[in-house]
Amino acid sequence: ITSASDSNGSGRRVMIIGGDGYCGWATALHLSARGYAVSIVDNLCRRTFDLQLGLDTLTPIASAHQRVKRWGEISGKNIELHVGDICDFEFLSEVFQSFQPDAVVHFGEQRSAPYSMIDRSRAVFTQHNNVIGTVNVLFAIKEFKPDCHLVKLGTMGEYGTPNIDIEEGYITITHNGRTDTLPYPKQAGSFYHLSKVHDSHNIAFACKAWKLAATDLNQGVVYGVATDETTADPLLINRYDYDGIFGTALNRFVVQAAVGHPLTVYGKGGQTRGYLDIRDTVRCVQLAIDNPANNGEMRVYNQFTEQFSVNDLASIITRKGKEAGLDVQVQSVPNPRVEAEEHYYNAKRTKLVDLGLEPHLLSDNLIDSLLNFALEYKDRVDMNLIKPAVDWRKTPVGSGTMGA
Ligand code: NAD
Ligand code: USQ
Repeated sequence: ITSASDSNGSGRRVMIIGGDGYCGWATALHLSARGYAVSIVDNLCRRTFDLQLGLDTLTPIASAHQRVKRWGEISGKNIELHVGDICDFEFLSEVFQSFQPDAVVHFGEQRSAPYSMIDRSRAVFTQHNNVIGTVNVLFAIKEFKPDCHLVKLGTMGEYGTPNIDIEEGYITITHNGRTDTLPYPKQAGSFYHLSKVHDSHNIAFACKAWKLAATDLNQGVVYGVATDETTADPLLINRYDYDGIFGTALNRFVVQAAVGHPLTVYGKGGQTRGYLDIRDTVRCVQLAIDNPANNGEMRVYNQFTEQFSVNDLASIITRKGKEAGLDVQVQSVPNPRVEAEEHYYNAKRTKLVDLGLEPHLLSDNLIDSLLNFALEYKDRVDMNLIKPAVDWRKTPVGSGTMGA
């Protein structure tokens, strides 16, 4: 885990906000193993959501403190851990001034679309947490480390599903004989996805006004769970969400196949999105850090490696499950979301490849190992948590409950 590419990071200081989460933890270990000095900032709210809603990860994850300690023991590398909320500017200022990051990777948001649609208070929480947290990070960079590169996790969902090709952040338009390059139109499909749109606007403005340097990584849906580092010790295991609120499409289908639950295709299943392996998430982030944006520039990269419809995923998992001797059924369930179920989708994704990304495509091997992973932990699955739990058409003002 600490050999070949040990010195790539050359001690560069990377603050990882949201470093206790699914993508953040894998990224923190990936960068630490490669010689970056890593500091995790996380308020552990993701763990609190599980406690509040009665959810749990498929995998038995260690506490944030245990994880970091174990990593130090087996790698000899220290990861700092700061538990606190980036919406609290005093806390953020302190960690910023003491750590003096060269780059900040910002994963630290409420990232579930269904969670943001449970009820009014969760919608407001999501937008407050995400938008204000990011504004605070922008102020911290401006005030304490103006040459620090912000690497911000956005989402492909900012673009929605337009009937034209999706570009990487910007589109050149000729209108009434005049031409300009403008931010690509945003048509997000949940209060969560909209929070990312608002973030993008705030970051673009800060880059212009204060000459900050930022890269917005519009990431597709992530799948998989294992990286070289997260599998190096049981205490380093990553979280794996399969429930109807935090679980994402492919990871959910794999667990469903493992426990004999019909694959939950929402509606017609033609919903097409960009997907990527978590092993590519960590590499994309490293590429962005190693090739920083210029001051005054907000770059946008589309971070996914392949496009699939929900039906494509269901048929791949059905085939692989049957090969493994599992009885896999597919069930179309009424779509709890408001979204196009049959649509054109063609998104560009060349910029990270130009920087050197060699994607891990969704090979049969990955599905096999993910299925084995899910089978290993299948006794931890609560079947009641699998069903879609939040109805976009309802989203009550009062306290929403799970169970659409
Ligand atoms: P996650 O929920 O597992 O991790 C997010 C982490 O941020 C959690 O540990 C949480 O406690 C922390 N956090 C949230 N608000 C915070 C705050 N105010 N202060 C400090 N810490 C805070 O999510 P993830 O799946 O790892 O996603 C990470 C980022 O990547 C998110 O911004 C998400 O929108 C984006 N993303 C995720 C996916 C995916 O498929 N998982 C796809 C595209 C984009
Ligand atoms: N879907 C199903 N069945 C399921 C789960 C999902 O058909 O059991 C469908 C959804 O309706 C949707 C698609 O699969 O059309 C993707 O849903 P998802 O839950 O996998 O992903 P999404 O809600 O878009 O959110 C996830 C992450 C989020 C990230 C986003 C990237 O939770 O943080 O921003 O993926 S993207 O989709 O590109 O916007």
